[in-house]
Amino acid sequence: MSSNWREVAQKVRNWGKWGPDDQLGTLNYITAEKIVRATGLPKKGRVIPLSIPVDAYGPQGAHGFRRNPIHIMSVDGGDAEAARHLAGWGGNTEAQIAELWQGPLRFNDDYIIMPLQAGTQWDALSHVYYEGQLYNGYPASSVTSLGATKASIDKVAERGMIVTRGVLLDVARHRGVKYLAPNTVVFPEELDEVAKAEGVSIESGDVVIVRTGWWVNFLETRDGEGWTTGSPGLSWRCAEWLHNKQAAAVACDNIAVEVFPSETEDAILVFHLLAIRDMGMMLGEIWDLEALSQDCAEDSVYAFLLVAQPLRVTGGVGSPVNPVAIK
Ligand code: UVW
Repeated sequence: MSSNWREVAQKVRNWGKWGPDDQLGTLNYITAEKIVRATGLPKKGRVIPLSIPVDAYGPQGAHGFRRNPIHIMSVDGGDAEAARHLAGWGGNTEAQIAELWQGPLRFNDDYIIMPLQAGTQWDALSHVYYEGQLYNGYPASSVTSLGATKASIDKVAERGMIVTRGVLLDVARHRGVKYLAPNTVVFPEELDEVAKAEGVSIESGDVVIVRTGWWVNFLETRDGEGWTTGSPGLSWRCAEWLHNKQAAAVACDNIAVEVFPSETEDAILVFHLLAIRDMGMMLGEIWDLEALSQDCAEDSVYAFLLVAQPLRVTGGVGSPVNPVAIK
């Protein structure tokens, strides 16, 4: 394997592989046949959620540009009572509101305000780029203030992706630790070793899910800053490994899938650059893999049906996701 990430970029670049207009990248490995096979995997009918809670107590906040979700009520139980005072108040709108509450119907409504990258998420192929080009050679200018016009997350959602075989590579459990030590780098050789120990192999179209245990570190410390700056994760060298396996996507229980800060001096988030921009591979970040880890350790079954649809956010460069593993 090369030690120069730019050389690897040339090797793993999938531009044009699925046509000049492709916006799905390695999700193309999820064929109809693959989906049918994956839906045959569940044997015990257990659905395991892989999302962190959507609330104000998540790991964001260290950087001003990302905040934890804010949930507010726009209609609650007090509104029906308050509406009495509007009756006969005069204005059209007030009268209409008052009328709404006259019969027996009562209801509650709410809003969520959040960065799409705040919690359990998919990075779309328009999320990162370098040297003026996105995946498949799309120009950086294709992402506008109105959203991404190429490789946006809705292109994935409108095709009904992602349903496929998921494989958990439980690195933390394999090492016998609750979570990896801060800034631990996971190399491809270790992924092979873990897969072998689990008796599983990666097949074309799989979503590879790597557990570092790091989410538990956040739950223990509630320190989003330390959770980010101390994050263990994949080496950029895992990009070529995933390329050779024809993985459809990769997900992890840390902030960026890859180790942070990066191992390389000339660029940060090099795994992001190789995976998203060169390979066209989406990254799943901040997944909670604790219940899945427990279940897989109990039945020794590390492959399952994964359903992980992004929201159909027009022009979005990412999306919250509520992934589930079905066994
Ligand atoms: C960046 O911060 C650029 O990416 P991510 O949220 O994917 O880690």
